[in-house]
Amino acid sequence: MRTRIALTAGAALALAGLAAAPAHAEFYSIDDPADARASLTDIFGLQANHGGKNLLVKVRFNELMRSSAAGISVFVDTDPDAKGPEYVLSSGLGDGTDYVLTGANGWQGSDDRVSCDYSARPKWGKDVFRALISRDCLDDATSVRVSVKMVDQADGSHPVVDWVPKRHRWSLPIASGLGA
Ligand SMILES: [Ca+2]
Ligand SMILES: [Ca+2]
Repeated sequence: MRTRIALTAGAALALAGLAAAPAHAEFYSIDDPADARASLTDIFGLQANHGGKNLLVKVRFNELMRSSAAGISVFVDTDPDAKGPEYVLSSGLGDGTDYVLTGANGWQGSDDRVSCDYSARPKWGKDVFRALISRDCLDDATSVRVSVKMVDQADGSHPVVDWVPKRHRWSLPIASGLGA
């Protein structure tokens, strides 16, 4: 009987902890203006959903075509005490391009490939790029922040760049939906 009472008290504490925890949402969404019109892949929006198993990131463009020569970097912050991102998922936006998740070197990728489950693909018909990253790729962080950069070498003279939410700026913290 004594044990049973202790367990019940423990469960109640855990529930109270869960109820108090979400100071921020597990879902983040922001629109971005038409501020990179020189590129078809001007970013129009960013969504991130941090579930119990994966981080899903969707980036919406003005127009995404198979012939796109642009690329995208999804920066992920798993440790807010260490300046800058911890991980970067880099991908092309055109047909036949590849993607890779690496450790971050400042606001760039590195040769340090992360071995874990993740996938990414442009969906040309929907003008969306979608990346799904397992939480164990991200140190099982209970909260992450994201930042996205598009670079288009469209006309060869100078790259067109679009950041969401802003250059080297993070989304709000997105807690993992562990309790859901
Ligand atoms: Ca934009
Ligand atoms: Ca960091």
